[in-house]
Amino acid sequence: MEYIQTVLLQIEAARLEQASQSGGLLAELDEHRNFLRQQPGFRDLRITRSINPEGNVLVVVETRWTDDESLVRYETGEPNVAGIVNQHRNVIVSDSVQVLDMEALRTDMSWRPLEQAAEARGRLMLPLIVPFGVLAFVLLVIYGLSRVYLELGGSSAVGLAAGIAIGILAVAFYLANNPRAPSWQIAGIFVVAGLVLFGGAIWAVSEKDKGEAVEQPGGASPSGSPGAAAANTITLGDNFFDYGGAKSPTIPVTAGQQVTFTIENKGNGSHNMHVAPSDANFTATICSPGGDAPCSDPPLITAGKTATISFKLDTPGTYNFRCDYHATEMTGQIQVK
Ligand SMILES: [Cu+2]
Repeated sequence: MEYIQTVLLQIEAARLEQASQSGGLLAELDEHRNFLRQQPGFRDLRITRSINPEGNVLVVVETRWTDDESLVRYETGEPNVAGIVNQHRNVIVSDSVQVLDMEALRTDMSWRPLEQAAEARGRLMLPLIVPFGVLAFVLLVIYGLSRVYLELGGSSAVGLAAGIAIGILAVAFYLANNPRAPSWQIAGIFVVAGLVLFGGAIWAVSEKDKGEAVEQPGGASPSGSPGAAAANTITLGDNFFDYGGAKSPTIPVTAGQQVTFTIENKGNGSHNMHVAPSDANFTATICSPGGDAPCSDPPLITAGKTATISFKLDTPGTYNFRCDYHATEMTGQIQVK
């Protein structure tokens, strides 16, 4: 079915030129077409005219709509044909304007094949687009939100979660009150949410990279160090610690800063690394990760294996470290400044 608004009017013969100029009634009606094309349910605009016996120009402006709701929405909003005509009353024969809302009894069949083709395309694409779209959105939500939450941590993550919950409630409330919200609004909500998540994930990943870049050197670089990677690597031999080419090394770190070293066992024996919990003595015979003294993880590093040791020493001083299995010969010192 088709719904048609027909506006009939007569332009005074003497005013026809004025009506045809740019900014005149006919030009504005023609420009109105661009607005109409963006309205939901709009099909077509036709402007026809003929000269009547008095020499006046009879103009018929028809806008065609797929459903009466679209037509009513158009008529009750601005701009519309009747409103434009009203602004140009000076060129119009008084009392010649009529606005008729009509329902087509039989629709021109030439529309049907076009519409059916569009419907068929829609039917074909929807089963493909919807699952992939939903999957992509869900993955984006999981990935983006988890990145953002991890980066924020603590109370700001709670605040963000509360904000998102309120946002979802607001959108649900809006949609519940506007069950016939046009599909572009619904799509827009998803697009905006997707973009925000995507941006948040990019932000979180870049923040994380920055954080790691700052943490990695960990104040462990001595002057003239052979490079950041080497400065964070302690090598184990049989039976010695090697740091930057020095055996039984003294390794400088900054007080109060979390530092992480990679330990590579290039020897044939098994070793560990155990830092005394204070600048006094060792309290455990063999350390274990998570104990009160910094300890390599895993605690026993067999030949060819790699471990890490991570610690934060707050008080400046000199801390002994050793391999618990070769405690007298395999030693070194951490210097906290
Ligand atoms: Cu050892």
